[in-house]
Amino acid sequence: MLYLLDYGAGNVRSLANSIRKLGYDFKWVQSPEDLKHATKLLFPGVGHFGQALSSLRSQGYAEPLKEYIASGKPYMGICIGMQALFESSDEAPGVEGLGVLPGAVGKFDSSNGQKVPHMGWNRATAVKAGAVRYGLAEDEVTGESSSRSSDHFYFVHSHRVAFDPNLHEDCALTLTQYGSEVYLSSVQKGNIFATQFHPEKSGKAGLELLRAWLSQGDASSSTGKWLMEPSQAAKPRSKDGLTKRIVACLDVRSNDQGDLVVTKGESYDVREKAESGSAAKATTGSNGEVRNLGKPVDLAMRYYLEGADEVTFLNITSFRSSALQDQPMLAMTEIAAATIFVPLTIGGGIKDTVDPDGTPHSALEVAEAYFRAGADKVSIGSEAVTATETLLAALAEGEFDPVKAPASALTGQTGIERIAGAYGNQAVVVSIDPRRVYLEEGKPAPPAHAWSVVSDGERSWWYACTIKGGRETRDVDVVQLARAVTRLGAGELLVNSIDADGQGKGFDRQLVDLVRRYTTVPVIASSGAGHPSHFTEIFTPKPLQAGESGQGSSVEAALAAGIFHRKEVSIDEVKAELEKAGMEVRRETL
Ligand code: 1PR
Repeated sequence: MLYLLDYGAGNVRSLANSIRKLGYDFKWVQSPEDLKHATKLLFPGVGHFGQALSSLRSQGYAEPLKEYIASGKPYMGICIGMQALFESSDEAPGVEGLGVLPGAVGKFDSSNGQKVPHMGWNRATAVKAGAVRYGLAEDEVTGESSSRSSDHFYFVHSHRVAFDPNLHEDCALTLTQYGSEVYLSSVQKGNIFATQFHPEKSGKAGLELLRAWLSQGDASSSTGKWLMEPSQAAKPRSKDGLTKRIVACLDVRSNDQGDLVVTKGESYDVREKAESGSAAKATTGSNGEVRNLGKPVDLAMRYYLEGADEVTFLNITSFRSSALQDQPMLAMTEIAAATIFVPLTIGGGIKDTVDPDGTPHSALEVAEAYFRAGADKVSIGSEAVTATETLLAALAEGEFDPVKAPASALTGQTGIERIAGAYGNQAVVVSIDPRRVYLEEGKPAPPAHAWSVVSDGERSWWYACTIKGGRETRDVDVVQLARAVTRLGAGELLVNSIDADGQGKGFDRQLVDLVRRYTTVPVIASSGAGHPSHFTEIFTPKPLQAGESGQGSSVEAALAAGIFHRKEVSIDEVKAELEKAGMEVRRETL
């Protein structure tokens, strides 16, 4: 019987969903005693090494787990379930790992500007032939970049086991390069198989890997033959295998008939244009019906099958009247997570709320409900602007950078802080809804916003943040917001543009570069995609100009909605174009 060890550290729903999807049954480990009955064991550890190991020990799992592994029965670990096998981790000095494999887990080096966590799709390259490889591809070891879908897997982690040819010769199965670091992305030794990446979030390649492990009878004792000298494999190549991510976005709301639909706005106006004097105008006010582009899960499934690297659902009206547990978005997330095996982000309404019966819910509780339903990240909009305003209010006279706010201004109580504290920074995306504020000719920008002024040679403007889906503009600029929320713990920024939304004229490069220049977390460019070349443009690094500091790189991901909904451009066409431009992408159509 297959058992899944969930010691309560976080969301393991996706893994359970993928096992069921593959037609296998399993039981949850309920007590250390259960480990004696397991004939196969999956340990999908998530979160913090120290907490995971302490929790395993305090609940009495550590020794039975070691005994299980020593018994020779198949063991598969994922993420912390792999790291736990080693001796220790820099993440928790003094906490012992299970010590089944040699070496320590260390933190990625971020001193050279490398972003940590390592988040996204990267190559996992098999280094041995003849080993039990669970379908992991080997051709990358010697060949040049190929687009084999099975090479890319989804990673999200800040710590890794750096590959040491002397220590890991007999357990290394695949290696991955992030920046210039080469590390163990999966190990196999006898009955032990473990991956640093998340097969349950890695699309078809991940499901196939799980299927191969699940369908394998007994554990193998083969360790395989090295395809090249281990010392050679340890050398970084000129380029790592991290891909540019393409995100499909679904703006969801209920239409006038009360059905949950995917809609799409132009500059955030999601209603059809109605003729003056028409019936639609009379019934719905100044505009026509809410645009209906399809059913949320059906459309999301289409994007998953077409190779989207991530799917984002934004609840654009927050369904304010229903109780948290009755939110249509929660039910929708559960269904989506049961069928879509790439990362899911849910946004809209992630804030402190009160049910109609008066029951309050903190933003953390709301987020938890979505994580339990199967979300991997939550996206926060309006509440991020409010949290920024609190930091700005604490600044000294004449100071405008929220990073300079005294530490006492951080209450620890904002949704961003609490969710990032509980689930990690990578689980918190802040969605920014900026609007251009044009400057009158010859007039300077308000001093507080001078750093966000850009110009096209004719006109100059700054970017003001909005709340409530663009309905209210606040005295906060996009740089202030980006810097404040990253200080509070946001791990990624979704940079929309009300001006470019739905226009199909390309992303707002100046906006994206501005945010990029002043922050270090991954950025998702959004709004305005109309052609595959727009993606190539936004992913092409902008060189630093004189006097500029910070990152000269491009964004990590780009998001689009309208062109995909209307089938004007497919996700694969976008990726083909990026590939032609020499960029690393994951090509997978199911
Ligand atoms: O404030 O935390 O409840 O979050 C509300 C969320 O809903 C925010 O993420 C906000 O961006 C979003 N939202 C609110 N109103 C609208 C609207 O359109 N009326 N949609 C809205 C934002 C922007 C993008 C869009 C891209 C790509 N949508 O997500 O999909 O612009 O479009 P394109 O490729 O067709 O140009 P809170």
